[in-house]
Amino acid sequence: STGATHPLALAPVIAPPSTVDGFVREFLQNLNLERGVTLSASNPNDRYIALAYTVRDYLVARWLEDQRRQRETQAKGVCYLSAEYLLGRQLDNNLLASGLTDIATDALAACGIDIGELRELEVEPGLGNGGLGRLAACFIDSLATMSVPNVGYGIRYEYGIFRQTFVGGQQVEQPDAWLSLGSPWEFPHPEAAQTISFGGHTETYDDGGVTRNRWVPGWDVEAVPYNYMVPGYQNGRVNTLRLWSAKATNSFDLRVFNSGDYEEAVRAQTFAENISKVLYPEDSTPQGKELRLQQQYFFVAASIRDFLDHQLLPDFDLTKLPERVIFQLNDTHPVIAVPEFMRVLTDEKGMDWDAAWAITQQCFAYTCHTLLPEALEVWSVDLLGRLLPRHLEIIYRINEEFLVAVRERFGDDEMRIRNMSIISEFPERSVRMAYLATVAGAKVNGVAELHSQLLRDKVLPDFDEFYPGKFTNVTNGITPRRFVRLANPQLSGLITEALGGGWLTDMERLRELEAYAEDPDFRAAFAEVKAANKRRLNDVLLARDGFEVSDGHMLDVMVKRLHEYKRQMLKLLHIVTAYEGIVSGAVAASDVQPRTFIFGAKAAPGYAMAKRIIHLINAVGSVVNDDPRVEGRLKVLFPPNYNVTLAERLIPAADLSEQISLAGKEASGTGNMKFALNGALTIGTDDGANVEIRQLVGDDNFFLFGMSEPEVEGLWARGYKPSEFYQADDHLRRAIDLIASGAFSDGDKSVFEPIVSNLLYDDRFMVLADYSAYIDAQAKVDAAYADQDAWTRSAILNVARCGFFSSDRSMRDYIERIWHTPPSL
Ligand code: 6GP
Repeated sequence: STGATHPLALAPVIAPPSTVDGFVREFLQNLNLERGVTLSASNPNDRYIALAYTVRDYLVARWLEDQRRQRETQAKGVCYLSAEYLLGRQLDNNLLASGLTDIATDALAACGIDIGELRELEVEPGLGNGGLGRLAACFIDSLATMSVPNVGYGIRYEYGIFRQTFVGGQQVEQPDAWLSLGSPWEFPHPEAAQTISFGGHTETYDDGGVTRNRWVPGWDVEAVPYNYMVPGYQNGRVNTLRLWSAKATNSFDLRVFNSGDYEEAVRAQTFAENISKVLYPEDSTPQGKELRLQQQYFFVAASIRDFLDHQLLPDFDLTKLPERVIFQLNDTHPVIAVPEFMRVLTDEKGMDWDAAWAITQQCFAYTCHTLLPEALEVWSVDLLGRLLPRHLEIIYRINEEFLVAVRERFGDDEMRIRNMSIISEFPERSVRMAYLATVAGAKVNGVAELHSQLLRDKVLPDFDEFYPGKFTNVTNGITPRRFVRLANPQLSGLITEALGGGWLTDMERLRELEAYAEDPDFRAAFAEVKAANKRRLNDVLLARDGFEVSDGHMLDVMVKRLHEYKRQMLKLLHIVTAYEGIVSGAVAASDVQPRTFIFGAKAAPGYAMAKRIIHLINAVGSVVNDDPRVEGRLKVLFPPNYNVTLAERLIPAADLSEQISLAGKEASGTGNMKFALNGALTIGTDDGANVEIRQLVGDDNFFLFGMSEPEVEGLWARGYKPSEFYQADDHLRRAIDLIASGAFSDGDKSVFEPIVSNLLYDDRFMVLADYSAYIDAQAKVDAAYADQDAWTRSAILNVARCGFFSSDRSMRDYIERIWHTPPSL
């Protein structure tokens, strides 16, 4: 309290009037006061920033009120700990949430400004790699929309996911300088920085007769919070996303500086600030990088301190923490929060170990997002001990007590104990973060039914047996605000016309569309929306990349990170087969259903095979697109730098959604849900959430192909020899031979040789084994597409039956199965 007496100082902030005039006044004022320019002297960036500030002004009052109320009620809330938030552009989302879209559009028009032009200036904050980061962004949107108290904690990377360009068809990474023109959506608070320590050693000391250990750190950095508003959809709720930025504690060592060694003086600063410099451009394959562990500890330590010191009332009884908070660990990246929490409760707050451990086990829950063994993070004991020596001691103690309990339960089964130990001994002594999270977490969840099942049965079976009831499933979801309403305004309009309002926050209501699937007028209107979305995509791609989307083509889309398990290679073999069929004369071009294949995919910069596949996609594309024999029939487009903004344009235009991972490898997928909800039909394997999509939409409205997970296991067990598939299938052989012949590399056979030999002699993800089933399923797709009206009917049924995949439903499941927070406030 400031001791204010003035009545205005005591009243809550008031948002500007929600009228066109009110908006105009606020906007012009922001131009003057925040940008220091008049309207006539302003440039587009000034206008964009003033517009963003204006939208903020409307949201701030609610935000402050929600924070005040949360402090007052101390209701149980969710702290979502995630190293990634792939947010996408903010302007439209915040306009939609605040209900200001029309007012803002008219207000700017009254100032002679086209809001659409300003929209295009926003560089999306790409603070995530792919599915995991985008999921976090969908979840915080849903929590705000459902009025669940939540703070999302993460890192404000100065450079987000790299900007992808192609040079000679090969990926070249450019830095993503998303902050360079200013970031109007954030509220920086350098004065509220936390000091985060690293390194040093531990020591024992005498604490009134008790010997205790404590940490004597070696160096520290400042964690500066940047707050972002997370508005709910037209419900007045505004939650907080708090991202941490690293700053050197003493930016300059003046002594060194005065001695003239400028470089040495800034070295320390650079070192510290590197921590939040760049997002690790990885998806599912961690690199054992020290900086990455620094990032992880940096943000969770700052978040825990922020929560304990600033979100709780001053004399909060810490034994009541489980009634007040749950920290959700978004994969293993934030798991170092577990020993940190223990360290704070015991070393700093003086709680005894057992009490602190009992609290910790109720305050954390862990979500696993992968099944790939190489993606389960481990940290070498050597590195952990150097960077966080006290945490390593704490992990050892957790493990010791855990293994005692395991022995009690299972006897001296050394094999099992070795398998369950948080510390693994080979190839080097290291900490298995997924195990630590499983031991510490109140619940462990996978992200789709099949994934959760495999997690229990294959990845952590001993833990499942040891902790009955700990494992659960929450199938992923996507926010319909961004991926239906904003991405597909025309479809949204059509749905509202049919069902009235309210469906956007109650997606099960889409079921009512089933009846409309039988109405020819509705089908015609639905088909017209798809056609309009294709025209819109054409405009976007033309402006962005000079690409044209041909009229009358089926749009066949595969967008996701480039990874061998996702099998972009299988899609490519289908394209090469279709191409080879026409040019060899085996198939008449006129018999081929015209298709445009669209890819979007970034490869991790260090992932050589993924980058080669990108090169091959581009190479096949340029040959196919230039060959008059297939003109008007086949086209391959690969717009670079696939991101959330492009996804919002691409997905609503798609006819066919490619979800073709090897069964048992894709934990869930969320793109698959976005396509289905925008009226694309899926061709897919029985993997991840595809399984649930198919169950909901029905076999008639889904193109299933390929081996099931048990069949994959069976083939491995029998011994998989990809070359046998190559020998046995003419089409497959011709497609691979064409690639090997240099047909897509100006006759140079060496360029794609590593891809060819990988397929023939290794093929970890069984592309060749699923090839013929895939080609057959694609023939069914062509046949189905020939009956446009029936296709449209199926597309409508996909929309009608996929309401389940709203992230609001995911949040309800988390609340019910894991968090036990009150459903809303
Ligand atoms: C991804 C999974 O690959 C994807 O299947 C899932 O839909 C998504 O997470 C959200 O749950 N995993 C990652 O991005 C990752 O880095 C460690 O996992």
